[in-house]
Amino acid sequence: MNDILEKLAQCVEFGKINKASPYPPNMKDQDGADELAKRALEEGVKPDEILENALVPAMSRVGDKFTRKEIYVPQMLMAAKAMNSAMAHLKPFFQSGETKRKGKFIVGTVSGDLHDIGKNLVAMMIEGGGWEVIDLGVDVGTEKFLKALDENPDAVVGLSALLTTTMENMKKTVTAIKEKHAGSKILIGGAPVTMEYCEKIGADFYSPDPQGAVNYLKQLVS
Ligand code: B1M
Repeated sequence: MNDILEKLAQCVEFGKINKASPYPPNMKDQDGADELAKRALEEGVKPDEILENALVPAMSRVGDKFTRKEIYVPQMLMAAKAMNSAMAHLKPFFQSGETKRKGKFIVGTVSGDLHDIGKNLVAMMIEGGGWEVIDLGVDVGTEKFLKALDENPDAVVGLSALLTTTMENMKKTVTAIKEKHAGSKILIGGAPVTMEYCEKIGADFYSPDPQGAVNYLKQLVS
C-alpha cells in the first residue's frame, strides 16, 4: 500500500483526527486523518482508492477489535471522528457522482426512542464501508422510513431500538415496509434486540454490533 494511505489508515484506526488533536498521545504533533486525506487527493490518489485501501480496512479493524472487546465506545468514536474528517475531503467526489458508492443505507432510531449513540456508530461504520448513509435521526416514525424508501427504493434499511418499549414500534415499521416495499432488506439492532426477535417480526437480519452490520451489507452486494 502507498505510504500515505498506510499512515492514513493508522490515523483512522487509532483515532488521530488532525494535527492539533492531542489523541492518541503517541501520535501527538503528527499529521492526522484530515491532513493526510487532503494530501493524498492533492497527490492524485483517487477518492475510491483512499476509501477502499485506507478508510474501509481501518474501520474494519476497529469494528473487529470492538467486537472482540479489545477497544470500547470512546476509542471507536475517536476512530469514527478521524474517519469523518477524512471523509469530508472525499464527500464532494462521491456527491458529484464522479466516484461510485456501494449502495444506500437508510438508518434511524425507531419511533419513541431518542438513543442514538449506537445508531451513529453503525451509520459511521457503514459509511466507512463505502455506502451512502441517509440518517433519519431519532424518534423516526414509519411514514418517514417509507418516504425515504420511496425516494431511494434500492436502499437497505437499518432500524435501531434501545428500549424494550420501542421494540414494538420496530415491528410496526418492519411490517409497513414489507407491505409497501416487499423486496427491501431490513437490518435491525440495539441492545434489547435479538435474532429471535428479528425472525419474529420479519426483518432480514439482526446484528449485535456495527461490524456485523457492515458484513451483512457487504455480502448483499458481493
Ligand atoms: Co437510556 N436507557 N433512557 N438514555 N440509556 C438505557 C437503554 C437503559 C438500558 C438504562 C437502564 O435502565 N439500565 C434503559 C432501557 C431499559 C429497557 O428498556 N430495557 C434506558 C431508559 C429506561 C431510558 C429512559 C426511559 C429513562 C427515563 O427517562 N426514565 C429514557 C428514554 C428516552 C427515549 O428514548 N424516549 C432514556 C434516555 C437516555 C438519554 C437521553 C439520557 C441517553 C441517550 C443519549 C443518546 O443516545 N444521545 C441514554 C443513555 C446514554 C443510555 C445508556 C446509559 C447508554 C446507551 C448507549 O448509548 N450505549 C443505556 C444503558 C446502557 O446501555 N448501559 C440506557 C452505548 C451504545 C454504543 O450501545 O446503543 O447498545 P448501543 O449500540 C450498540 C449495539 O446495540 C449495536 O451497535 C452498537 C455498538 O455496539 N446497535 C446496532 C445499535 N443500533 C444498531 C442498529 C443496527 C445494528 C447494530 O442495525 C441497524
